[in-house]
This record gives sequence, structure tokens and C-alpha cells, in this order.
Amino acid sequence: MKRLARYTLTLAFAVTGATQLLAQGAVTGTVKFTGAAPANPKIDMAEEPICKAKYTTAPTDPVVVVNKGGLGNVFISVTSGLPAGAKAAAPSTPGTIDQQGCLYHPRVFGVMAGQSIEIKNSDAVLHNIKAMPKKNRGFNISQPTAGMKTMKTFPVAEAAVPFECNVHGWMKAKVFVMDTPYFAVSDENGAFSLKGLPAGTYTLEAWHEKYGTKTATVTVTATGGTATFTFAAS
Ligand SMILES: [Cu+2]
Repeated sequence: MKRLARYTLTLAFAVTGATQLLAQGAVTGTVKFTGAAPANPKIDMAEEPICKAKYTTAPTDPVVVVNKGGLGNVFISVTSGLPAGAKAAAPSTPGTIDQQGCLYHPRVFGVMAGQSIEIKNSDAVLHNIKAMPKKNRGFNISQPTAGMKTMKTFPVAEAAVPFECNVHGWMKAKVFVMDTPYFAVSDENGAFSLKGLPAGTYTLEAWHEKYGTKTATVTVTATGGTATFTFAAS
């Protein structure tokens, strides 16, 4: 009887622990944009007909992506509130960036320090990828043919590492190299979610390449939390 009681207690603890783990998570949020979104610069792809042929309308540099009042390509991360020394292993699956239609996809993304980045060329044209970090080692590589893939890794956390193409001056991307897995990029409607955050109060930062940074405080309970950022046209 005593043994059974102990067993039941252990089991109850295990189930409760699992439930708490499953309940961690979900900061959902929106990056709002107020005012009139500026027109993005047109890109003249006349000298790259293979890329130009991938567009039905004149391609533009997607600096400001606004749909349904939401701002896309905003990088959101946790800047304070995590337990001291909180560390997570880098995922074994790589982050990916593709060169497609002579633009980078995605334009903004995050990986963890030590996580591989797969750089892919989906265009049958020469691309050159120049990464210009400050804390990590940069690189400058050519991918002359479609289907090429190159793996690279940045070992040290660093925000907004620029990627550029030396062949196509308009091609720009930014990668955030992070110490924790708690980051996200807003989608084309401004929506984002941060998964796996333990209950607590956190400061979040939202970064946009044109509009700079905003911060927000979010309290995460067992049922999650919500955060909203608002950027205004300038
Ligand atoms: Cu290029």
C-alpha cells in the first residue's frame, strides 16, 4: 500500500510536470503599421532576364511589407527576463536563405549561434554572397549555377548581420545570430509567435530595417501571452 502511494505520487508529479512543459509557449503577437506605407523602390532587372521573367509585375525591393495593417519582416526577440545562464542547444536543422528571382528569401531571419545556415541559389544566374558580420568571420562566395548550396555557421551571437550580393547591388538580407531560441520574424501580415517561453515577464524587442526598434513588456502565464508593437509611417 505504501509503495502504491509513492508510485501514485511520482506519477502525479510527472504528469503535472509534462503539462507545465506543454503549456509553456505561446507568445502570440502582431506588429502593426499605421499611416501610409511608402512605395518600395523598383528594381531594374533588365540585365538579368532569367530573374526578370520570374515576375509578372515590375519587381520592387521589399523594404516595407505592409498587409492588413501589419508590418512584415520585423525581427522579434527576448531582450530581458530569461533566467540567468539560460542556454539552449542550437538546432541540428539549418536555417535557410534562398536566392530566388534575384532577391533573398527570407529577407530577415534568425538562427542560433552555431546553427548551420544553408545558402541556396534557385536562379540560373551567378549570385555572390557577401556576409559582413562584426563579431563573426565574414565570407564572400560565388554560386554560379542553379541548385547550388553552401553551408555556413556563425559561432557568436550578433544582431543584423548583412548579406549582400556583389553581382546584384539591390539584393540585401539580414540574419540575426541568437543565444536563445526565443525569436521570430513577423509574417507578411505582421503576425508572429514565440514558442516555448517559461512563465515570466519579459522585455521583447522588435527590429525593422527602416523603422528601427520598439520594445514591449509581456507577461507569460501557463496559457501564454500576447504582445503588440506599433510602427508608424515616417
Ligand atoms: Cu545576386
